[in-house]
Amino acid sequence: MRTQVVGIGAGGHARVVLDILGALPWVQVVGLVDNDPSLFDTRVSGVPVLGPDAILGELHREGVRAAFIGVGSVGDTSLRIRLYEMARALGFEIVPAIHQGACVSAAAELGAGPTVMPGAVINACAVLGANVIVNSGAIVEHDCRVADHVHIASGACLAGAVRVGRGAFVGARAVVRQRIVIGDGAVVGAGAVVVRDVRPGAVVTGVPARERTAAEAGIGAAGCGSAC
Ligand code: JB3
Repeated sequence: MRTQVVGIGAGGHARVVLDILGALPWVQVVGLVDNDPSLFDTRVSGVPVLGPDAILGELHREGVRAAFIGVGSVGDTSLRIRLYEMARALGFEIVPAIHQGACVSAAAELGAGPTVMPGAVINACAVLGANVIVNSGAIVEHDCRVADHVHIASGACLAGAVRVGRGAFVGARAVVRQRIVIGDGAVVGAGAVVVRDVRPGAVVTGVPARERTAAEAGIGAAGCGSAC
């Protein structure tokens, strides 16, 4: 018997998660919910968009008990946090989406609903919280501690024993030196090289990374806005 799963969000990130779940024989994705009415009754990677978040309660009553968070994040992880908490409050389990081409140490610990993309590496004794994304080709080295809702973007590298606080974002191809601490909700810009601790809520960019305002850093939402 396959587990029925609903996806929350129907954009670019959802398409990548659907790719992963499509290869798992125990998963049946029954549909997606998205608050953009223009997507209702369309299909994303062959999966129907059933309606807005408001129908999740009804789906749960009909017996769908598992979900994935199909919305990604660029800098701001707050929407993913809200959607995760909403789904949990409605009683959904968040399914793990771990690509078969990711390399996850048996000695790593992953929290609820991890999303681990193709080519990602999570090394020995790394500990990840709930709802974490380790995006394509990213590296989380040994003994890292990555808190709930963190997004490590494509190709980023956390060297050994780095700590990343709740809801923080580490941008594509950023590099974080060993034992650095990145505070809750901090944002590390794409390509940054982080050699000093980052305080909670700060935005850092550049080589070596320095603190900037979000406007200076040019960080904001940037969905891919295409059907692929
Ligand atoms: O960089 C990479 C590899 N991936 C990025 C990913 C991590 O984040 C990707 O390039 C995008 O920048 C972003 O993906 P995401 O979040 O799928 O963005 P986008 O393609 O813009 O789709 C977001 C979808 O979320 C849209 O269809 C929105 O309508 C939907 N959405 C927004 N708010 C929502 C809500 N859906 C639901 N169910 N509920 C909401 O509150």
